[in-house]
Amino acid sequence: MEAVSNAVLQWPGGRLDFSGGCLIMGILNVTPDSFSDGGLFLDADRAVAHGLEMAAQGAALIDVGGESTRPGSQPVPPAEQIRRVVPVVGALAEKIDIPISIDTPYVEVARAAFLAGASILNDITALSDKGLAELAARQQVPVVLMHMQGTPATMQVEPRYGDVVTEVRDFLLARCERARGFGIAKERLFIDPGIGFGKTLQHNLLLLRHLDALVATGYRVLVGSSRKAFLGRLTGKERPADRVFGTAATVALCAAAGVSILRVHDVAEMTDVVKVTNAILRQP
Ligand code: HH2
Repeated sequence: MEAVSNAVLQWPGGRLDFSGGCLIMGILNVTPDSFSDGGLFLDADRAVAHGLEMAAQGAALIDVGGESTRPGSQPVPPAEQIRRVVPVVGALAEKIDIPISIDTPYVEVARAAFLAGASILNDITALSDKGLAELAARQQVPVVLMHMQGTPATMQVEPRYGDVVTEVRDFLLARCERARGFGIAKERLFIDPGIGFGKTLQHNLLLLRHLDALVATGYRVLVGSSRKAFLGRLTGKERPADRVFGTAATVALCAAAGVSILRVHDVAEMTDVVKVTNAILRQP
């Protein structure tokens, strides 16, 4: 399939330049219970300070979320998510000029975040909600469409696939078609295999080994493997904060495979990883 031709993605709310290779998205969870940074940035001032720090460390965009989607987590009401994320998005949008994405499947939360200054939608349900698809189209924002089997509450109970790579790719292609039907341009769509979302260790490894199948669709690819449990299974590291080197292995491989954005907690470290990987791949 024909790839998105433009190295620079530009939209009314922002700009991302992929000409140097893949970019780093810094994770900012304004939650009490995220699997890695839960409780660290529930306070708005601390969250804003961390967002500024990640921007200074080389993040090309910041992803703000107000609901943990770790395995077994329960939904957080939209009003509570809005209370958590809006002050943080608003303060960051005033202080930094890199784009801010909002990590939510809820139209109310997305609307409030866009009003506060967010300009990208990161939806782990791949626009399951028609109202959210219509809002994203109206706002002309880039959208991340992620694959998930089941829901966070139950997704790790017994994930099953025939051929995980083909099924994930076909699901994402179908969601891209649907998104385009709502009027969202191809170049504004990112596809994401949803590492850890209804996947066993083997499923995650197969998806990371065959990223070429996603890159070959012609849509830009985003991957979020940062500090996830499968890295702990492989390395014996129980604490998410100890999974930085495991994360680095995935980040280098993703960058080499042609992934456009890596969603990570350790921005300074992973910025170095992609700088070196991008240079090996691209510098004459
Ligand atoms: N992973 C998480 C959350 N949002 N969005 C995309 N597009 N891709 C991902 O892989 C992804 C995501 C889960 O990680 P995290 O935000 O660190 O944890 P929690 O859900 O516990 O807040």
